[in-house]
Amino acid sequence: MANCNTETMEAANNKLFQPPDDLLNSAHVQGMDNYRKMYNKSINDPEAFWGEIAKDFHWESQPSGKFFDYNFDYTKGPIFIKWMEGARTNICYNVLDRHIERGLGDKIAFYWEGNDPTDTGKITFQELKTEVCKFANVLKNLGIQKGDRVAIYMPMITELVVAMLACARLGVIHSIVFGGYSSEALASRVLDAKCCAILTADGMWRGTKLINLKTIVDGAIQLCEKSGYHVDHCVMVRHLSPDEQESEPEEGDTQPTPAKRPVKRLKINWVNSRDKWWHELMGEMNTKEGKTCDPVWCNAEDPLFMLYTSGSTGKPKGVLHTVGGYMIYTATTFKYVFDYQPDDIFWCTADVGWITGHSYVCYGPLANGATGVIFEGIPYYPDAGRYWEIVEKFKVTKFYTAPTAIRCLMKYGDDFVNKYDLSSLKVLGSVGEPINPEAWLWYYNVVGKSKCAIVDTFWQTETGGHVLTPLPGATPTKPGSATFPFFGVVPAILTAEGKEVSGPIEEGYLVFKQPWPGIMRTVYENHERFETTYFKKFPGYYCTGDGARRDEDGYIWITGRIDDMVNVSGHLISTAEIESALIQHPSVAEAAVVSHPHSVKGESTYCFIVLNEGHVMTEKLKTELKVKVRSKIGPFAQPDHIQYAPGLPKTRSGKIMRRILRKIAVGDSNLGDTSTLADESVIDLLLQHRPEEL
Ligand code: 6R9
Repeated sequence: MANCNTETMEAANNKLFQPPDDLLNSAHVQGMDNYRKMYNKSINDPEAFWGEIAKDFHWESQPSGKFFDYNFDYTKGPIFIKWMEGARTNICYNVLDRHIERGLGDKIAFYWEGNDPTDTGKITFQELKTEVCKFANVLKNLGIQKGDRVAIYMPMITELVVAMLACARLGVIHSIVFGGYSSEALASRVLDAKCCAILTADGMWRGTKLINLKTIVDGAIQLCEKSGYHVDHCVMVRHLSPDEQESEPEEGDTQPTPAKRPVKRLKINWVNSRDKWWHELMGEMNTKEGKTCDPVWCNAEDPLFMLYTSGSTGKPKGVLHTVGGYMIYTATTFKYVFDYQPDDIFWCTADVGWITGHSYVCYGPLANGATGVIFEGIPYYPDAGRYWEIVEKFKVTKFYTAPTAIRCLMKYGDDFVNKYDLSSLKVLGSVGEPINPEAWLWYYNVVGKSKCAIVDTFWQTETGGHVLTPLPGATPTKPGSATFPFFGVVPAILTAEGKEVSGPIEEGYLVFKQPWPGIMRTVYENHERFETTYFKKFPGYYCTGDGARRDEDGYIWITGRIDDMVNVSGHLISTAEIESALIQHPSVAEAAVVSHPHSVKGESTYCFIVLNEGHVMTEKLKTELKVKVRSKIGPFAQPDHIQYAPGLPKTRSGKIMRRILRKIAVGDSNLGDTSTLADESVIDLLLQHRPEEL
């Protein structure tokens, strides 16, 4: 793990951090005994446990069959998970109308903070519902209906949430693509899901960088056309360049995201039959009928959304979540893991383009009627105090971010934190990758002033919500450990032979023995891939792809991916995906990409490149290779290190031994058993060509 000296690690490992006193006496779950009681009930009688929780939600009709049914063992038949099958509900109704009906209409649903600190806005539950209904009517007018797929490629603006919820209100399946992906990556996702529309914005600012989103979308649509696929509609929010008049709200008008900064108009390409301005379509909905839209009742097991996640074979998988289970699970994890209280101001810094944003910017908080913060910008613009300035400004009580952001901000020193009043904070969350004890302690001491609970939440796009996590008023924490399972989750650690180890274990495969309501149901239109990826390695278990150890106190520690994935700044990237981008360059014969420790990003990518005859590795070529990956996947996947490789270490059956490459990348010549290599001489050559500066 990056940036962690052994001494700190040991000191931290031996220390237990007790829940803060006030939380011990006020939290939803107080103390470990209460946690265990609830946990046992959730495992022994899931129907009663979740049935009780489900009562708080609106169900148009009750389940037709079993409350909970599944098969986790592919040797006994197809894998399936069914949760309240047949019960009809609507998640949008539950996260908006239900709260308004109980008097929360005027409560703020979101504060919005733009990239520019003077750009702010807010929207109440009632206003949000009106916007959502209007946009749902816009979608209807475009002929989009239940079961259709719509891609959303937007900045972090309130319209993004409006778009998601409008889809959910109609039973339309949203597929959000993170705004940092390239045209090609967007196109492949639009094609895979056969999306009939793309919702986007003219552009966005990320710090000082202006990004023309529409141009990227146009590129994606062209690529789709080339593959013979036609995208019917593109609806675009005018985020950067509102008309002066349009930026002045009229009385009674809601304008969720002001973006009032005057910038020169971006050059926008326009196709009349396809492209529409969001505000023009919404403008037509300012009537009584336009502002109301009945929810479409969905089966609990109907798809809610898909979200693509990197696959180890390179092709992204459309992880599919369904309405009922995902709703209950994100709501419940949000309530307990952040110990949600009605006066909380909750801020999750994740982009909605990732699962963390889906579950803990949008659905989980809204399902609880919470006030959230949506932030468009980045942690160090205009300076490294930005996060803390926002915490002070909105009096954020629960804050949720990634270790990569913490490590990055740590580098700038404590002054940026200490300048602001952070006394509102109560719970600090971490997600996305293992948090090293140094970063944990800094988060705890400097940001939390040693009085906040830290919740290191382990989960995945596939799990829908937290699966291993402390509870702030219950769990004594150890820096770097995701501790214990959430309600309904039964983890196990397996040896390579698939044997469960119940006591302490140095390292094994983290698996789950039974489903919880929020687990994914399938890979979109590829159930076989779902079964192969998650269930074939160890029959009867869901395999996370992560390694874990259990210590003598039963605490679980995630040790990182065991498959060919790299976690760069909390973004999971498949090495195969990067390799396939690299080998498209005419100079490249072969490429092997491995993870390399990085002090800020956690992990970085290290690429070994075998060149075609007559080609040499130059700085120019390195740049070209980086550009190649940026354009194929996106800027966030740009390789960090590129090394010329005279050859690659391969087994006799031709498999690249990445284990050895990982060692070479860090300059470790103690390579362990190399006897299965077809040609051992390649190792010395690779070590010789390792760049000096590393
Ligand atoms: C939510 C999210 C999932 C992978 C996961 C693991 C890593 C996430 C972690 C963590 C250690 C934590 N991961 N949380 N590792 N401790 N608290 O990040 O989903 O993008 O699908 O990534 O991230 O490797 O398997 P996703």
